[in-house]
Amino acid sequence: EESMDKPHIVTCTAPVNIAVIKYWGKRNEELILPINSSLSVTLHQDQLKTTTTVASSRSFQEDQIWLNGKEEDITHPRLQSCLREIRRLARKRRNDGDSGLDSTGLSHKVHICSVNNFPTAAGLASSAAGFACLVYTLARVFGVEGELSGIARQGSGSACRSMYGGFVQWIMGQKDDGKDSLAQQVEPETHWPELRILVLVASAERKPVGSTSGMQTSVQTSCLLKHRAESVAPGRMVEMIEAVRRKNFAAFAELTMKDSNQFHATCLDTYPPIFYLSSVSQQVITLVHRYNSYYGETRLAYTFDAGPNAVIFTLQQHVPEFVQVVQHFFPPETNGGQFIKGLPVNCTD
Ligand code: 2P0
Repeated sequence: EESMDKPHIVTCTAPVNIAVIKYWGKRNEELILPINSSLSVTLHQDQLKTTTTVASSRSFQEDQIWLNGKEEDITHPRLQSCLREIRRLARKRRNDGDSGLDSTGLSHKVHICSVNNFPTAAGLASSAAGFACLVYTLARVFGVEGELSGIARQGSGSACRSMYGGFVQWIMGQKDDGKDSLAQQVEPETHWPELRILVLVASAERKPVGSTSGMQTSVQTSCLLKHRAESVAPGRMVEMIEAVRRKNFAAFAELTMKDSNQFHATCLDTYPPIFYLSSVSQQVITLVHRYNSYYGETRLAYTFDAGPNAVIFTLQQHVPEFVQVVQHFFPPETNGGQFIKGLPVNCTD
């Protein structure tokens, strides 16, 4: 039975997603249930991504995890939620009569190694790709299939959206148990081939206020956030889905910028306030609006998450000129820590 001791090894990758209607605020911390629905664009597989390898073996004594080469605490409640839910599904499937012959024994422990090809915790949605990849890889190891976004959500809210490609909505759901708080593909990655995403890295440093604690304080203190969740986000979801379906770039871009601005306004409305935008971010915002008004047409959109790095949406035909404009206003050689350091252009081609 020598082969029984051979570890079963699976490697998968999952891409980052960029929200254009932002998730900010939970109604249930433990299950990670949001106060509003959100919508994102998943990047192409070989750009900003997490790669996770899971090995399982009957000879492993305990579950263990390494992130970017460093061992981390496996008892973290969110990791435990994902491991527990995947094992629960695997057990259910085998009780239902599927032997799961090609997969790992239910009692086997796992060793998980996960690496990002971009800076962790710089507001570049690393937890989204990370937990999506973890859940997907564990599911493969234990022979589990089907809807997994509800499990990824319990690792990190935004992770549920990275379980699908293209344009993805996370429907907030109504139930207290979270069973209807799931991600759903709105359009596949092939739907809008001219759309491009550029990431302008203003800082690769770890953000001062993490998303989880930041949104907690916002829920407790910001009446603008309450207004946004109840009266603004629902209408914007409808409009955004329509703009995506029709490939209406101007409508998509304007909603994206307004929603980013409102998210950062709720951060300022939080007490004590949270500042994710830097002076460089503000210069990028001004530049985008000047560029659009110069052409009398909305050709660019910016969006910022929990950090100062700008994500720019545009159409393929405008990329070369915009890259030149950025290089003109933010020359890499004069950055001195103040200007944009590098320019990873994440095109889909
Ligand atoms: C988003 N962000 O929709 C928004 C926009 C940041 C700003 O989702 O506590 O890391 O793990 O559920 O998913 C960041 O929040 O927070 C985030 P948790 P998460 O992409």
